[in-house]
Amino acid sequence: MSHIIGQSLPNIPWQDKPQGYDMPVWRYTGNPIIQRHQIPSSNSIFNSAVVPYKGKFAGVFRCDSKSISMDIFPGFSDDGIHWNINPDPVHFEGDPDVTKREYRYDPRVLYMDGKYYITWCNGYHGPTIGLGWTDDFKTFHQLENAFLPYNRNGVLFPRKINGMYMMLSRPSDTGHTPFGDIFCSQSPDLTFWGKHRYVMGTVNGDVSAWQSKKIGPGPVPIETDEGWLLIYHGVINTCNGFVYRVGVALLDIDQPWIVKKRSAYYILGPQELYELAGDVPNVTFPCATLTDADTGRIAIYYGCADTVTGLAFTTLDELMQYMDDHPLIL
Ligand code: BMA
Repeated sequence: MSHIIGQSLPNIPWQDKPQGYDMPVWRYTGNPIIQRHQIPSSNSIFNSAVVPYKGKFAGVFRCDSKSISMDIFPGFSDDGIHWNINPDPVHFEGDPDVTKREYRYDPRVLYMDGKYYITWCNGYHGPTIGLGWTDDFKTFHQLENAFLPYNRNGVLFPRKINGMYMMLSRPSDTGHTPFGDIFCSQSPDLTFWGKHRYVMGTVNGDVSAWQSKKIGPGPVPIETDEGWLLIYHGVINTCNGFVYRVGVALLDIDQPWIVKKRSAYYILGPQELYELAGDVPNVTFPCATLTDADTGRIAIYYGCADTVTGLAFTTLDELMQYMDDHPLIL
């Protein structure tokens, strides 16, 4: 049995796997947990991130407005399921050259060294990776953008590795990006990033077609005694456009650009109506997990059809077994 390395979270949102269910990830029966009009300005609330906070939960939520502008909003929850989202977006303190807002979307959040760090796709003459922190989800501080445009899906590791901060990302273009592989970059100070290493890329359609067009890192990697568990999204281009599914891989603990395991089968994909139909149909897009080191339970927060937010469950054992049962052999 493998183990999650991290804190215990006895109040992790949870439902047991339905009897006879044959997939490694199962949905919360009350999905979607966040509806599209949950704050007055919003057209849609999806691709959002949460963390344990003071015995309860806090998060940063992507709320696209009714003018369809993208921004991120703080939110709080007692149980990780019912959320109060602040109607005002995150306001960042910092250098006005950097904090000037074009658009912000697809946040990730993690706790490291006494602060809650946030990464997101930040408009700065094209999409790049914004980086900021807070210690109370009220006052937010913005750091320099991590990379040159164009880049999306910046995901920090939750601790330094060999003395360096590390971030996964997916270099992109100004449009809807018909390509995309995952890279790992290092920084001594969260400002200067280098040592950009290739982690993993798309897969030929005859081997694993759901991830044949582009892939990108999803939630913050989960530390285990066998390596970093990476939940990621994979995209196929079909006659009706892109379809976004979810996969899983295991990265080396000290050199996380080395892939130890990866599943050829997806772990979650658009199947329920709220995943199949919405502003952008056929999207399941994970941006956060909660984990309980005592039980190996994992709760996954994911955007559904770019419209609402869903919750799903799995365990470390389920995902490790699935990678062994359906290995990607390249
Ligand atoms: C990506 C991002 C995501 C979105 C996805 C599907 O490029 O914009 O936020 O969920 O497309 O539309």
